[in-house]
Amino acid sequence: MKLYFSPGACSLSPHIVLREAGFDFTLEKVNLRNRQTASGVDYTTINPKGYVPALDLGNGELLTEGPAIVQYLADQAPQSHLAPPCGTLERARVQEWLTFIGTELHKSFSPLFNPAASDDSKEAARANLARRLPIAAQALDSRPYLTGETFSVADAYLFTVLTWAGLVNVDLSPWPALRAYQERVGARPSVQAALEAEGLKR
Ligand SMILES: N[C@@H](CCC(=O)N[C@@H](CS)C(=O)NCC(=O)O)C(=O)O
Repeated sequence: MKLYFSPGACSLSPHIVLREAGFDFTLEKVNLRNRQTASGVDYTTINPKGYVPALDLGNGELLTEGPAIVQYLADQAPQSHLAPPCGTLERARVQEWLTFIGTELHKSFSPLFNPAASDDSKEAARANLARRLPIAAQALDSRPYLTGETFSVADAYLFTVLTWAGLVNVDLSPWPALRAYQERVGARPSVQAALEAEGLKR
């Protein structure tokens, strides 16, 4: 398998999951400004959506959309317990978090990285984050990971999104549970290895 990624982008989430599950995989960096891959290919010829992540499954299939990719990976490696079995309420809880992170957090950070976004849309995004981050913080007040005692694919995604706070001046200090969670997840060997491979480890 090959993961198309951009350093520190949301592709970090499936990158962490690939390592958590112990898959054999390669990485190819995508320059999101000119949509060229590191090997000089027009990325839109590989993934017409033009954004990362995309996972080349090595059998002619390309899988896109982070939440779909991480769940596919978890299901291919059930021994890693990165997601409960399909069809269970526990699995729906992981999907509930993945959807929350994608639609309420990830997409609220997006305008803050967009130089073309208006000040109004940036303010609205910050206000939305201020309303939504406490929801994650409250869950993590009483448990180490989003769905309980076990690290899941939702944690790979939340960790990834939280790394953006420092880049766009979103202050997480009102939520000590989020800061502790960043430390806890950031210390996992898979996360350390993914950050290193993406050139993000200081
Ligand atoms: N719906 C997609 C969104 C992916 C996404 O927002 N990717 C960003 C990086 S975090 C990107 O590649 N942006 C460049 C662009 O949209 O041109 C998913 O959940 O995987």
